Parts: sequence; structure tokens; C-alpha cells
Amino acid sequence: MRVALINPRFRLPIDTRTTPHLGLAYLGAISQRRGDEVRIFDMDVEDQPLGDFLKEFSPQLVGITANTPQVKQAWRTAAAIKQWKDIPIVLGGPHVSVAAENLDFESCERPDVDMVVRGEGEEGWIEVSDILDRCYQAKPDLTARELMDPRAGLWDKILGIAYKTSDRQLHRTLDRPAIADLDSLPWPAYDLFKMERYTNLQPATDAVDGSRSFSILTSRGCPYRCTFCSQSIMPIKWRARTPQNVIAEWRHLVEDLGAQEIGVLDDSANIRMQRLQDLADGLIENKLNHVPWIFVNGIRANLATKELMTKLKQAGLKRTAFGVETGDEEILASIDKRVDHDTIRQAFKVCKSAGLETIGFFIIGLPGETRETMQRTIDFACELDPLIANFSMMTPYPGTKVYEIVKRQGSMLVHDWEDYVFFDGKARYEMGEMTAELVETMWKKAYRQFYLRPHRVLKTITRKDFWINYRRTFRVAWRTIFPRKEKTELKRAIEAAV
Ligand code: B12
Ligand code: SF4
Repeated sequence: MRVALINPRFRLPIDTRTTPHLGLAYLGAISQRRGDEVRIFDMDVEDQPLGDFLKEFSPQLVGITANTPQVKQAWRTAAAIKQWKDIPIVLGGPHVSVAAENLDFESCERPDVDMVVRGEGEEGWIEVSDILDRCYQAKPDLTARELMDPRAGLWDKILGIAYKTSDRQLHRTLDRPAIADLDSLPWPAYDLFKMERYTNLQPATDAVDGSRSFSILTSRGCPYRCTFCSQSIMPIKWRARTPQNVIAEWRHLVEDLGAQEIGVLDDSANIRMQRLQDLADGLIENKLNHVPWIFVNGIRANLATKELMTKLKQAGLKRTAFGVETGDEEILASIDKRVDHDTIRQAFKVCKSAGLETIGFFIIGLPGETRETMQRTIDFACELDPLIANFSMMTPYPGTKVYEIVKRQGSMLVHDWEDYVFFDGKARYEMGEMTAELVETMWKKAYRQFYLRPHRVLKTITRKDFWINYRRTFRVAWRTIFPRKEKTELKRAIEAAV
């Protein structure tokens, strides 16, 4: 069967980097293993018009990924495909997986979307593909309308999906359990991407050629549930691949694909510290520790011991992120982060003494914030002094506790999913004494206060990475402080690309 996987075009209003979509890379790999002919069409880097791609490849099944700001573009893409031919179109990804807010149905209600796969997609995707393949073998020119005929009853046994039958009725099946054995999954199919068109994954190393920068996922899920974190994809059950399985993929990235850096994308890689120790030993024993790697997303500060971080440094770890979120004790307790400031201080100290670079993720505008609490966050960032401080404007994603709180007690300022991004300097909601103006002022102050301290400026301009990429760095800094006002123009440009 010919299968196309699409990443709908969605560039942030700042000069963002592009990186192969790991979710699509996994789905592509699993379709390849099934024996399908697979193409990934990443509209962020493609120059071929969608129509030409469809005519040339003539897919029989299309899967489109969608996080929240991308979902409308996913619908537009689906509409363009249906105009070409009535083939089945399936959506997946973080946005459409929020069944609690009926966001699976929101997409299925669109005339051009047939089905949504919620959560981790591999198993559902294969079951859908198996059924379709059997149907196509019996009748190669089947249309989606025929496949979605309620009398055919093809879909009701597949867990974790929502779909629309051709009588326009919406259906939802029970959630699918988490994938138990992650070692059973194939490795992401990087051969399906035009690797030379990508930059590297922010906030990884600047100096690395995008086609030599790879991501890896060594575990899935997170046992915590911070109130602001969108966890619609990964169930609360944390699962890990075995160190042997991870090392085999690592070797493939380094030796076959020439990786110059590797970004570990796990939500919480250090839940089991012994596993990471074993992984580190394996990287050292297998002489894979010469390629620098980074914990891109943050590891738990309460599980970052000196022993572990020193061993990871020996294993090639160059930089690690921590989700610090806030400098205020009460706000920290209110977001269920389950860590305290002294533990965070200790984690940064341990990393620095082990010779590791650090990244701190901070949020400006959490529920209950005041000017003083936001200032405490900025001051705490300066005290920790990571190499990179990233301040996000609190954006309440559907399905999170913050979203519930804001719906009940505040007022949302955004009503368009395309505006659910957090780097364009605009407050997303107001609540209590937290006005949009205050949050926006404090967000800009955060960047200014952190990066314009004299020792910081000196540190920045004496780094080699900075000079290799200084044009881009200035552009991003400028766009961060002065975002493009003509958002509509940006949206028009994106829409025109379909
Ligand atoms: C790496 C990353 C990025 C990277 C790369 C994103 C990318 N294209 O992959 C960058 C830095 C660019 C990025 C940017 C943003 N990100 Co981001 N990102 C992540 C992160 C940390 C890992 C993504 C990943 O690779 N996961 C592992 C793979 C295997 O999972 P997956 O991609 O979700 O795919 C699986 C399922 O979703 C499903 N699936 C996905 N697509 C499809 C399609 C079909 C047809 C099917 C059947 C199934 C399916 O099956 C896949 C395999 O199991 C996640 C956190 C997380 N835990 O996932 C956040 C996350 C996806 N990001 C998030 C957000 C908010 C953003 C931004 C909007 C932030 C912003 N700046 O404003 C932007 C949006 C950028 C854009 N262009 O869309 C949120 C999304 C929340 C939401 N409701 O949409 C997440 C979940 C973080 C969080 N916990 O809040 N991100
Ligand atoms: S912020 Fe980090 S620790 Fe908290 S739920 Fe999300 S991934 Fe887990």
C-alpha cells in the first residue's frame, strides 16, 4: 500500500529551526516494516507543491500530524487532499488526542478528516493500515466514503481511535494501553527525510550541520503531571527501552548516519537512575562517547545526583536542560512539579561541577502570578545562571489543569488554535491581577535582565558557537523582543503554501 505521512506547514513567528518529526519517523518506520511504500512530506521543508506530490506518489492512505497550533493547517491540508481524491485521511498527534475536550471529534467533524488516532500512534496506525490493505486487495479503487460506510463496520475494534462514518455519525473507541515493550518498535526512519534541508534541534549545539543532528527517544511517558504540561500523547506510565536497544540505535546514528550530535527527547529520562548509569557505561564501552549529546527537554532535578551526572559527562553528555518553571515557592508548589528550589540549586551545581552546560526552562504567567512572583523567577534564573535560559509565556493547552483553571477563573485572550504558541510575546490569558500587559512586560524583562548582565554578555560573545551563528542569534533575539506584528500576513503565507 502507498502511504503518505504529512507534517503540515507551521513555522513559528520567530526564526525557528526545523527538525525531522520523530513521531512521523516512527510511524514511517513501522509502515516500512509492514511492507508499505512510504513517503514523508514535511511541508516545513518541501519545495514541491502538495498537488504535484499527490499526483506523483498517488497515496492510498494519508496520515497527518497535528499539535495545537498546527491543527487548522492539518485540516486545510486534508481538504486539499480530498479535492484531489477521496482517500482515507487520518490525523494524529498531541492536539487531536485530547478526548476529554472532544478534540478528536473536533477534527472528525471536519468534512475532510475520516479518522483520528489518539495517543502513541504506532499500534493503531498499523491496525488501520492492515484493514485498509485487505480492503484494497479486494477492491483497489475503494473510496474513503465506502470504507467509512457504517454497514462495513470496519473500525469499531480498533482501540484509541475516533472516526466518522459516511452517515456523518461520530464514533470513539476506548483508549489504547501504553505500548508495553518499546524495544519492539523499529528505529525512526530517517531515510524518509530530506535530511540536508533541516537545521538542528533547538536548543542543541549551534555549530552542528542539521543533516548530522539526530534525535533519539530512550523512554516514553512521565509519571508526573505538572499542571501546565500537555501530556495527551504519552500515558502516565513511564516506560524505557533497554540500554542495549538504545545503544544499538545510537551506534546506527553515529556509524551509519554520521551523527555529530544527538538530542535525547525523553520527557523524563532519569526516572530510573540505574538505567542511565547502564546506558552511560554502554556508550563508554562501545566507544560512542565521542559524539556529544544533550538532554533537550529537561531531566528531573531531584534525580540528578553527582554520581549520575559525572558518569553521563564521561559518556558524552554535553548539555542538560531542567524544567525550573518558577522562582516562587508557592507557585512551584501549586504547579505540582514536586521539587523544591534547593534541590534545583543543587542539580545545577552538580552539573556545573561535572563540566556540563545547562539549560533552564522558565514560565512567565502561571496562574496566581503577580509582578513579584514573576520577578522571583527572573532573579532565580539569574542566580542559577544556566548557559541558556528559555522563558515561555504561559500558554494553557487544552487537556491541562491550567486550561481548566483559566476556563473557570480567568479569561482566554486567544480563540484561534493557531495562536497557541508561546514565543511570540503575547499573553494568552488574564486572571486576577495578572493582566496581559503585566505578563508581556515581565516576559520581555526576563530576557533583557538575564542576557544583558555584563558578565553574561561577555560569556556569550566569547563562545565559538555564538560567532558561528551570530546572524541568526541576533535575528531570533530581535524577533523575541519585537515579534512580527503582521501575524495575518504570516498566516496568509502559510495558508498559501497548501
Ligand atoms: C521535540 C519537540 C519539539 C520540537 C520539534 C517538534 C516536532 N516537529 O517534532 C520543536 C522545538 C520544533 C517543538 C516546537 C513546538 N512544540 Co514541541 N515538543 C517536542 C517534544 C519535546 C518531543 C516531540 C517528540 O518527538 N515526541 C516523540 C514522538 C514519538 O511523539 P509524537 O511526535 O507526539 O508522535 C507520536 C504521537 O503523537 C502519534 N502521532 C503523531 N502524529 C501522528 C499522525 C498520525 C497519522 C498518527 C496515526 C499518529 C500520530 O504517534 C507518534 C508515535 O507514537 C514534545 C513533548 C513530547 N513528549 O512529545 C513537545 C510538544 C509536542 N511540543 C509542544 C508545543 C506546545 C510546541 C510549540 C507549539 C511550542 C511553541 N514554541 O509555541 C512548538 C510548535 C512548533 C511547530 N512547528 O509545530 C507540546 C504540544 C502540545 C499540544 N497540545 O499541541 C508538547 C507535547 C510539549 C508539552 N508537553 O507541552 N517541539
Ligand atoms: S513538565 Fe516534565 S515532569 Fe512535568 S509532567 Fe511534563 S514532562 Fe513530566
